[in-house]
Amino acid sequence: MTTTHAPTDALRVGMIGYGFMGAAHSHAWRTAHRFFDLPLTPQLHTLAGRTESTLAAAAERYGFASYTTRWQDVVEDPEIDVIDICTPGDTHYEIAMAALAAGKHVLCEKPLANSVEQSEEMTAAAAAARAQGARSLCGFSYRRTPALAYARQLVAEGAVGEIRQIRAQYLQDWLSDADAPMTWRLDKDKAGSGALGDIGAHIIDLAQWISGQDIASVSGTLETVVPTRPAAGDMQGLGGKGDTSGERQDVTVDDVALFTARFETGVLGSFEATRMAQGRKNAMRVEINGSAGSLAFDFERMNELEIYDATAPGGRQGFTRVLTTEPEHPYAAAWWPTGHGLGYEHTFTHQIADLVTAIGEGTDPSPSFEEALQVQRVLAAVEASAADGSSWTSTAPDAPSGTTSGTTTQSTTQEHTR
Ligand code: SOE
Repeated sequence: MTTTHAPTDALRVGMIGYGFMGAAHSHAWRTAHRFFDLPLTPQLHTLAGRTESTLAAAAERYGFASYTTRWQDVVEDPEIDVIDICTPGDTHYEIAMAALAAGKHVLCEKPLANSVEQSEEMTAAAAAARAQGARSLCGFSYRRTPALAYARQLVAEGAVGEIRQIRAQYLQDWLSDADAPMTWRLDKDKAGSGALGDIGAHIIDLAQWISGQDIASVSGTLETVVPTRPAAGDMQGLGGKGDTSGERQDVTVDDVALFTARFETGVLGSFEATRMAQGRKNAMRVEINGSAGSLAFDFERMNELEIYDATAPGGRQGFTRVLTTEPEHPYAAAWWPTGHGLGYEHTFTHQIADLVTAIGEGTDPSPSFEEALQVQRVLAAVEASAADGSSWTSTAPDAPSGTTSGTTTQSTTQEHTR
């Protein structure tokens, strides 16, 4: 009997929160080193949560060695190397600040926090901790979808030429039923905002990351379509039917967010985030139109990227459906033979593989807290715009709250050639 090679040094994980994101992150911590060559081997050390009975069951199911009902125990434990924050946005600030002060590496779910002010403090703390070797990452996991990472490569290589327009949608329908129960995602105090921050944050991050351009100003509208919902038991729900016999509680966030954006180069973008799009289950779509072609993606067909090459011979032009499962595509070589496809959970495994590699190599992973702060600035600008009659609102940190013209001098200087 031959023993296998000795595992690399352990990276001991303390996770806070064990709902949908806790399940996805735990899966990623368990699998990343089995499919990617990593400098450290993750170990699921301690899971923290509030309700002992369900927490104990989750710790067992996810494979954690121990659990505690005090998240502070995890942050204070000298044995734990990295803190993974999988809780609602109202707790990110307190936990991340404590973890960074304790010198831990930090993975914080998106959005970074529920306000720009908290995000700014977290970003400063992460920068200070970086100087001591602590790495931090914000969990915009969709960047690690092979097709989207490949789209970013193509844009950087000039495959679409000069970007002309960007459009992004995130369409879900799990709240279409007016009797779907309350959940923390519908409570502004917990979630910060509704579809805007929960799913709109993803398409803001992706549009900026794929294009390489930040959003400079926005004009937005927010709508709460269903103003009250049946009280929920655990508030964790992602849909279903609530108990309609009891009281109904006020929804304090948006169900629909629509906004126009002006990128720093003057490029215009259009964005839609909704949880009312009956039939659309997780249709996160990004399309980039450029002078030389277009890229189009829909997460409901997550192994495909549609590429339109406007430079192809006239009769040969048309969207090409590329299966992003070839070894040339980001992350794909670690998995199955071409065409066998990956799923939602693989984006989290790729995220953990990149984080563990960065920690082991002493480099800074992306998206950094600085990048997540930029997303937070866009979210805040959309909310300010919506509160001010959809006026154009700058995302700049020092912009007076309120309007800008929405046009930029860059747009007049940018050469618009057909
Ligand atoms: C619910 O809208 C949700 O779970 C988001 O919170 C996640 O970030 C997204 O990945 C899937 O949908």
